[in-house]
Amino acid sequence: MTLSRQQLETYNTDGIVFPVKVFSAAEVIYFRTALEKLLADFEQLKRLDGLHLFFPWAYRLATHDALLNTVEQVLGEDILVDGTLVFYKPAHDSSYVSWHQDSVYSTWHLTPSTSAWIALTPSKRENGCMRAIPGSHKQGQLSHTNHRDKSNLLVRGEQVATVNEASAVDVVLEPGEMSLHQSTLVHGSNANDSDQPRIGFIVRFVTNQIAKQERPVLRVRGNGDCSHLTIVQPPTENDSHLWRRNISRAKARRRKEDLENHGSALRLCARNILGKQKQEDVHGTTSQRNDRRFTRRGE
Ligand SMILES: O=C(O)CCC(=O)C(=O)O
Repeated sequence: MTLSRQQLETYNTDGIVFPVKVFSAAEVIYFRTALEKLLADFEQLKRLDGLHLFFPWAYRLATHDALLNTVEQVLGEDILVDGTLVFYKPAHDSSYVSWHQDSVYSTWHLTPSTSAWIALTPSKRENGCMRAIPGSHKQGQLSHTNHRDKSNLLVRGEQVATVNEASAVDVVLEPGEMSLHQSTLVHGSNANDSDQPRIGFIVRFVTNQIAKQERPVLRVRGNGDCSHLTIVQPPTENDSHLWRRNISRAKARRRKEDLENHGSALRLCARNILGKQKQEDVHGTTSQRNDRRFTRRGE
């Protein structure tokens, strides 16, 4: 579907536009069936990263013409996929997503990007639809703190310090509809209190302006210069073992990065303490220095 001028304006002023119809009922059944088959093999999974690189059906979803035609209106004709993510909330499930901006770790806000959140089930308040703060993208990058919590679908548990929830909107979608949101939009979602599951298939789109990065990208439209990027080929057959191995590797990498970050924060802290200690050894503590100063001045 083509976005109207009004919808493009909403995307710019609110940082999100919805509902936008992308898939037919038959296409939704096809994608949902393929996903549920995978979910049946990997029970308990509620977060599925990078399916488009290992499953032809997921690649087909992420590169569907109706989807790309809409994204092209926002990003122009050079389009890359920088990731996909499924958030699956079974019926009566406590999983939620804390209020956050996608840009916090991805840096997607530095070059053109957009996220398509595609509903494969109805997505409404009762089953924990996405919620967003319209206009929040205009605040730029906000600081986040990480609170890991088993029910939070964000692995690091990043969250924005203060959110005016009164201004939040429910991103209500029917199956086959999507929202498009900007990377600095503050958004999240609540638990699923209903009898129905909620499935969102998210595709992260960027352009060839994105800086050099380790993560491979998929070129889906255009032929601009991508020599600084690693371009991957579409998957040829379903490979759930390779996908799982890849997820475990990504998890290990993330854990190592976190430990390194934690380590450097500790090192910085230790350096500050040791530096202060050394200064005190040479010059005395602040109060000793004050005492000396007072004494010198005869006060
Ligand atoms: O699916 C959700 O509940 C949240 C989605 C989200 O955080 C995202 O699309 O970045």
